[in-house]
Amino acid sequence: MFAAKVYRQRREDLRRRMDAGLILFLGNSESPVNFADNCYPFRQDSCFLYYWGLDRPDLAALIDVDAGGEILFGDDLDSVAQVWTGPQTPLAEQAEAVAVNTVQPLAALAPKLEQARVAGRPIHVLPPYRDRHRLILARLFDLSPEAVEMQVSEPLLAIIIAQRSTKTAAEIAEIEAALAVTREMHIDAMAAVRPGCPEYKIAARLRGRCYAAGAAELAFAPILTSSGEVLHNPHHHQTLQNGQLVLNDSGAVSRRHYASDITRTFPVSGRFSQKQAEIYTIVLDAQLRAIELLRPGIAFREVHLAAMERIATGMVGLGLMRGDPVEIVAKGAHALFMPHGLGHMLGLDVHDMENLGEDRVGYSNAVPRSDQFGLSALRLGRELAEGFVVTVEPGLYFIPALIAQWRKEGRFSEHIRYDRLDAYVDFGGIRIEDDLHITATAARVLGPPIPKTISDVEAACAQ
Ligand SMILES: [Mn+2]
Repeated sequence: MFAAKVYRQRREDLRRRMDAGLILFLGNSESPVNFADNCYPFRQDSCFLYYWGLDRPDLAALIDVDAGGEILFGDDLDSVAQVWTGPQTPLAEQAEAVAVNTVQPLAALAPKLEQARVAGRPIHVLPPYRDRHRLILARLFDLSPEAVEMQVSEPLLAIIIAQRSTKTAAEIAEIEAALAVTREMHIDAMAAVRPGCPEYKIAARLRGRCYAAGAAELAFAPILTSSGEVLHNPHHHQTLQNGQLVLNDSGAVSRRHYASDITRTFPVSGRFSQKQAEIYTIVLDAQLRAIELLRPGIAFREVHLAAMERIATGMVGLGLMRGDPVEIVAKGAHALFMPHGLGHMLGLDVHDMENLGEDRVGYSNAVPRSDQFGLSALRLGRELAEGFVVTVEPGLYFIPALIAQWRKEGRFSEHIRYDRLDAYVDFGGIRIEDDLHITATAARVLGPPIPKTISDVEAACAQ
């Protein structure tokens, strides 16, 4: 937890910016794997963590915008329950640590909400991403579970997104603590990879490094694969072969649950082939160009497009595409090789606040989302501001099924040299990702440096 005043200030800022009514926060409960007492690791809801700081299941909280009161709802475990859990700090004591004075049993929440509803007071709620919350909200508003989204409070969402988008120095320090662990995970993977080694052994080392460093958790299920062209590849069952690349997209979280998100791609043999080095150089050039452009006031969409232009320029230079890079990017022809977005917000969530709505977080009236293939997958398009933390993660991929489909359709055949792509059918994919803090005038790569140039990556592989 941060100091009590941090949470009090966050809630006060939120309350002052809201008009009227009650704001409801639902904390997460345990989530069973296969029966109630065998659970996934507990993860508190990020908005709950942000405003209330308390990291235990089965809590809820209310802010009364009109009267200014705050109530935390939850129950202490009795002595029988504590036989299993061990002694627990009383909730009232925990509440004090986050500057909350009023604690009531969880059972008091429903009558309180019903009373407000009968009185016609607005109850501001967030969109549910877990079924339990969906059911609670359905009961509260007397709606079917599917209709709950109708009640989501746009003013509340807008204020929360504005608050959470700007990271304080203490939050940046958390992300950098997570990155220190992430660096170890990545350097260890580079050094450990050998031809003949199964992917799961490297994935296991990654996880081990994370937990051994005292990091609370991984930020997401690591992608550690020689099939980097499968963008969210969760499998680790292949054996690494000489001549292949390994794509490692993984990150730890800090003790206060802030995420990190880093991708590196490196050769199984420890040395890039010429072909691999050529593609790698294009991706790195695009990434460095994007980083150079980051500053308050620039739309991230513009940064994405500038990076894509470098991708297209490189592919034209290699003879895999032809034509004017600006035209290629405007039409979206490069998306065959780079079908995802340049990056996203990062914070308590690895895709920060995505549960509040990707478009609400990443777009604005001034910058709406495109529906063009590739650009439509860009999670963040809006103008950047000082204090934002974003990822920058261009890539190049040779996806056999997509290439076959486009080739059959003759899609962008004026720009794509399909006849030359057969030589890349087994190439896989390359992505390079860093986490960036938008400063007053530019951006800073967060965390200790992680090998990224070809020579630094090869040196790390040789360790
Ligand atoms: Mn990412």
